[in-house]
Amino acid sequence: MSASSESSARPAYITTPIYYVNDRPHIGSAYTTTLCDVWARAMRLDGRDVFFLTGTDEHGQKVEKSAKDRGMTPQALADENSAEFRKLLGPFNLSNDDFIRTTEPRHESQVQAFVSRLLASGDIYLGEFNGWYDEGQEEYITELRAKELEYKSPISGKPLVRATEKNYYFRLSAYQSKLEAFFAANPGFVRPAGRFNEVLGRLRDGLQDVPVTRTNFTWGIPMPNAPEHVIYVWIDALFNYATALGLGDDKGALAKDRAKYWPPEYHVIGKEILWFHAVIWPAMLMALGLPMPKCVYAHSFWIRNGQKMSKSLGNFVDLPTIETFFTKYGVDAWRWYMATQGPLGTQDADFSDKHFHEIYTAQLVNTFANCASRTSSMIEKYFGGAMPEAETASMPVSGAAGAPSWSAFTEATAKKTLAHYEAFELAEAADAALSIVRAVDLLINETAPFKLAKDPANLPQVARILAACAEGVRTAAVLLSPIMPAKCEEVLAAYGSGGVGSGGMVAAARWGGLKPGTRIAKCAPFMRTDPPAA
Ligand code: ME8
Repeated sequence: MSASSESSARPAYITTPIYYVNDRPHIGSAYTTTLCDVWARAMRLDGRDVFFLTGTDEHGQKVEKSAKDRGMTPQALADENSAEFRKLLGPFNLSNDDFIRTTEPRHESQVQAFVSRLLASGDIYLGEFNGWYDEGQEEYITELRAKELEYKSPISGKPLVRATEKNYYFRLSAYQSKLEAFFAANPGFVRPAGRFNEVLGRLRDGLQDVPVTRTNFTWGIPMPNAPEHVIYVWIDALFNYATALGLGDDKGALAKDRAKYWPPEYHVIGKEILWFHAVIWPAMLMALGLPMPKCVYAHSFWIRNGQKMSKSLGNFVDLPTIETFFTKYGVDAWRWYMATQGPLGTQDADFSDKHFHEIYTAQLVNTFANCASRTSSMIEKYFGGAMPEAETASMPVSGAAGAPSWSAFTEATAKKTLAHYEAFELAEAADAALSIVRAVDLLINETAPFKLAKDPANLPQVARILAACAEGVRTAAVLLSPIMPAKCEEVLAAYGSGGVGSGGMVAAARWGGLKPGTRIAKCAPFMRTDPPAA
C-alpha cells in the first residue's frame, strides 16, 4: 500500500560510523547500529523511503601494522574482520540497506574524484608541516604535548626531533565563519545539546588547516595527482556517507537511484569522533557544495560495572558475551535494553547483568508479556479464542474522571511515539508505546474481568473489556515493533493481525484493527528467567 501522505514518503537516510577492521565487533558497535536500525524500522513503518547504511573502515597505518604482525596482507585482515561485522547483522536483526567497505573500488574511485574536486577548487593544497616527531613511534606530537613530555618520547624516552613533511592539507581555516553561521542557524545540528556546546567551545579556539595525506605508510587510497601520498584514513572514511550513494560519481548508476537520499537525517556516532563529524565533515561538504546533514547525534559510552571497557582490563562486552544474553533473554530483549537504557544522553551508561535482568523482568515479562498473555488466556477461556464483538472506541481507558476514550488515547499515543522516534528519542518512544500496555493492565486490574466472568450476565461487559485489552495489545505491538521486531510480530500473529499494517505508523496503530471473531491464540512473548549469579 502507498504511504499515508506525501510527506511521509520522503526519503530518510541514516548512517552508523564505519567500524575499524583492526578491532572485532563488541557492544559499542552493535549498540550504534541497533539504534540506527530502530530508527530505520520506525521510519519505514511510517511509510518513509529509508536508506540505512553501515560498513567498515579498512585503511590506515594501524591496519597495516596489525596485518604485518599477523603475517598477512592488510587486505586479507580487512576481509576477515569486515566479515565479522557483517556476520553481526543477521543475529541482531539489523535491516541495513547497504554495507560499505572503504577498500571497495566503488568507494576508492569516488574518494579520488572528490579529492580531485577539492584540489581543483584550492580547498586541498600541498603544504609543509614542521613539528616535533617521535621517530620510534613515527608520530608527530603537538607543541603543547611535546613540552609536557619534556621533548622526549613517552615510549622510548629518546629525544623528539624536529621534522618536516610535505603533506596535502584541507583548508579548514577558511570555513571558520561559515561553520559558525551554519551552527547558529541550526541549533539542532549536533545533539545532545551538551555535545554541541563542546564543539562550539573548541571552535572558538580557531580552526587550523588539517593534513589529509600521509607518506609514511602505503595502506590507503593514493592521492590522485601524487600517488606517493595516501589519503589520511579519516578523510577516506568520512566520504563513505557520500560514496555509498554514488555522489562522487554523479553519472553512475548508483547516484541515479540513491542521490535522493542525501542529505542524511542522522549521522549517529559515539562522542569520541564528534569533531570529525561536526566540524571537518561539514566543512568538506561546504567545499564540495553538498547540502548539510540534518543532525549529528553523538551518544556516550557503555561502561562495564562502573569502569571504562578496554582490552587491557579485558572487560569488553564482546560478541560471545552478548550471545549468552541472546540465549537467555532473546535478541529482542537485548534490543530493548540497548534502546531504552543506553547512553543516548551525555552520560555514560553502565552495562550490568543485574540491571539487564531487572529491566527484562519489570518491563518485558511483567508488563508487555504479562498483558499479552493474560488477555489472550481470558479470550481463550471466556470466548473460545475469538475476538469478542463489542464497541470499544468510545470506552474510557480508565475509571478516572475525564479519562480519554481508547481510540483517542491510542491515537494521541501513536502520534507521540512517532514524534519521539523521529527525534531519535528512543527510550521516550518505547515508554510512550508501553503506556498503552500499562493502560491495559490498569483496565484489567480495575475491572477484574476474571471475577465478572463468574456470572454469565456480565459476559457482554467482559467482552467489551477484553476486546479493548486485545486491541490495546495489538496497538502497542505495532508501536513497539521497531525495537522488538520479532517478538512484536509473534504477538501480532497470535492476535490474528496480519503484520504491523501499513499506511503510516499512526494509521497502523489506529483503534479497531482487530475484527470481531478474529482468532486470538494464547501467547507469552517473554518468559521469566533466573536472575544472574551475584
Ligand atoms: O572510530 N559505547 O571506528 P571504531 C558505545 N572508523 N559505543 C561505542 C563504544 C562504547 N563503549 N565503543 C565504540 C571509528 N562505540 C572510525 C569511524 S566514521 C566515518 C569512522 C561505537 O571501530 C561508537 O559509535 O572505533 C563509536 O563512535 C564507534 O563505535 C567507533 O568505532
